[in-house]
Amino acid sequence: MRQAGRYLPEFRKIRAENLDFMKLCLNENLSSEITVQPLRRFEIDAAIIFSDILLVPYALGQNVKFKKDYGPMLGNLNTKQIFKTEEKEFIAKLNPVYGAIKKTKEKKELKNKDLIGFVGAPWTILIYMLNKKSPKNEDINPNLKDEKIIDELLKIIIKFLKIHIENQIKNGATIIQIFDSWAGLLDVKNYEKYIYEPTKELVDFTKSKNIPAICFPKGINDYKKYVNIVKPDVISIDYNVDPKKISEDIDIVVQGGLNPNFLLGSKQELEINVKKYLDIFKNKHYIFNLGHGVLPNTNPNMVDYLVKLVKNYS
Ligand code: 1CP
Repeated sequence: MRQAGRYLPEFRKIRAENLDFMKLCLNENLSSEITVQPLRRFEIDAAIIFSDILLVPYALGQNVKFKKDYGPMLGNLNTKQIFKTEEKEFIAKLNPVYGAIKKTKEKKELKNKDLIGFVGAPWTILIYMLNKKSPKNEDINPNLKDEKIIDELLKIIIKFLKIHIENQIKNGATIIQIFDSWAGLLDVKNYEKYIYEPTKELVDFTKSKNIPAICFPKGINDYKKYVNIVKPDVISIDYNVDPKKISEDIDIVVQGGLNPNFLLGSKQELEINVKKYLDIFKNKHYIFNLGHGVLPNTNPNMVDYLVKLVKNYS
């Protein structure tokens, strides 16, 4: 969860010298370097490739920019052009990401460690493409009115997300995480069509390559149902989810949950809350992680303290 984020001075230095975030994501050497930075500091067990879920709309021909203090800004949606996208041209545009994965996997820091590749889930990608900015705080359901075009767009998105997953695996990703960060914005009646079915397709595809799939459906109303239908290998939870209920309801591996805000408080409060998750999942298969990204004003020493707490837990 944003290990490489804005809290590390060594990341901030690179970022300050590279103001265009998309270009930075498409810089093989720098994105590989950023990926391993947290591994040099902390005793963590895996790395996640430095990239972004919005590289897919970019590779489909939609303009994508990140504006300071605003977030992502997408260009007009030219569906005619998007529907014509060829696999070869899509892969060529994302080639630096695949190069970065390959380079990273070969680095000494990754020895005996997993490298997580990732995609946005079809619904989350669709909503960014239609909304052209963060859908935070917006009622986006009415935008689904132009159903025929949206159905076609969803199909194209799924097709290219599979291609993106396949190429990340081919170049060394050993796990795929699927981020459905905006699952919580959709009306439950639309889950089947926009969340369950499309995500299941990506999970099945990933599993068919013998690679585990981790799903993060933030804000979904029923985790048990989601797990039963989508069947990921691991379910990743955010900090609004009751871990106790999850531990009772769900039998697959659970990941994450801790509110990243606890990294901003005292060590004592952090310890109590870390222990809460570890105790609840003591007799279950659990991967410790946060419930969302590390916040920019986090002190790296607190992350180090957290990792040690988890490693020394008994
Ligand atoms: O320095 C900066 O300003 C950039 C901050 C940043 C970073 C470090 C963004 C902008 N993206 C990333 C990298 C990133 N994004 C990774 C790489 C691994 C890592 O550093 O941990 C990953 C896995 C993502 C995934 C991502 N991007 C998601 C899904 C996870 C989540 O946060 O829910 C989403 C929704 C995005 C879109 C995105 N990228 C960045 C921003 C500001 C946003 C928009 C968020 C929003 O709409 O509110």
